[in-house]
Amino acid sequence: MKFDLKITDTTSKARAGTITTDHGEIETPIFMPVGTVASVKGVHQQELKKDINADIILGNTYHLYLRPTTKILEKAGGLHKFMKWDRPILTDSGGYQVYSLSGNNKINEKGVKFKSHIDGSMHFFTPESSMDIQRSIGADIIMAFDECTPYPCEYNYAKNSMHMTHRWLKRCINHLEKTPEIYDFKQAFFPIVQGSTYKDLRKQSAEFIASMGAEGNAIGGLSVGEPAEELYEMTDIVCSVLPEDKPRYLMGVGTPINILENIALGVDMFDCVMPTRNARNGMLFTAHGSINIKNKKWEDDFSPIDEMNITFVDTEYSKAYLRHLFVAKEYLAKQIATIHNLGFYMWLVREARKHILAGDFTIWKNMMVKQMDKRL
Ligand code: PRF
Repeated sequence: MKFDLKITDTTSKARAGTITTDHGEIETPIFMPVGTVASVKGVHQQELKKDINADIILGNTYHLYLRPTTKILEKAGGLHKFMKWDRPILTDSGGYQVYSLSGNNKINEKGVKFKSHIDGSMHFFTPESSMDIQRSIGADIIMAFDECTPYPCEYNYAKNSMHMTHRWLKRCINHLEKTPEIYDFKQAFFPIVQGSTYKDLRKQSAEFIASMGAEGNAIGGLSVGEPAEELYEMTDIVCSVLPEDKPRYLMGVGTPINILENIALGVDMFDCVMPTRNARNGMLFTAHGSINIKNKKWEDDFSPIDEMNITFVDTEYSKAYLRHLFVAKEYLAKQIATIHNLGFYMWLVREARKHILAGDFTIWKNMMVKQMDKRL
């Protein structure tokens, strides 16, 4: 993997760059649609490429390990071949999903014991097994096994947890050195900064992570319920420590406004279930604010879903039609809304890149933040 930093904005800390992987290039800033179980819910891989034009998607170690299992993925020749996606993939390490999905989990120095949300069976993840699973899945970018602390989190818990995440990181790196890739392309490894919402811990964690000299670095433990101001404060501290010449990935963030504000602080990569999950609940993101399409007020509004026409669904269908599909609980409702929202998120980060390159990012960002902060 290679990262070429093209430009750093003069009016903010925003950057535009290009990540090159063996499955193609990714222009940053980038948003990565979440494809948890080898599927971005509701959209075909062909739509993802042609209509949404996603450069890279995300998969989850936790889910793919439970189903279809690494045995099947290895037999298929890896996740790219299995799901017929030939562009880059990133996998999260499983840690975060273990905490958020499996109620019954126990963390100790060795790893995490957890109960499957599918059949209640017990499993154990360690930094080493997470690396093995991510080798079998075969994503282009794989993530360190960490503990994402909850919010709020007591200082001593956050500190001890951060040190354990750092020790786990060393175990991930040692293990990867002993276990090469199993497919015919390279896998880049990103460590994750933790430290909850404590400035000193964030700085310390970022320094430790930076000292590993990885190909890219991630920021975890945020967007877990803290106020937006705290999120921005933490990203700012971490980005000021992480190396400039490596991509920075803010995990699980966020709203369109969160994304623009974090781009302004120097973040290059984002993922979030928000555009897909909210689409399935009838919430649409637009450049002029968000829409609850299930609302009665759209019942006889025959104007296009979105005049901007970012993806074909936007002007092909009316608000009244999409509202009807939601009310009638048709599958197509979720599909149309998902294509719209992902198309909008991709447009947003590509537009951000254009403005970084043009030198007017901050003016544009401030205008967009104001505009998007509305409910239509
Ligand atoms: N760690 C990992 N994945 C994550 C997070 C984290 O802290 C977050 C936090 N928002 C989302 N996904 N491994």
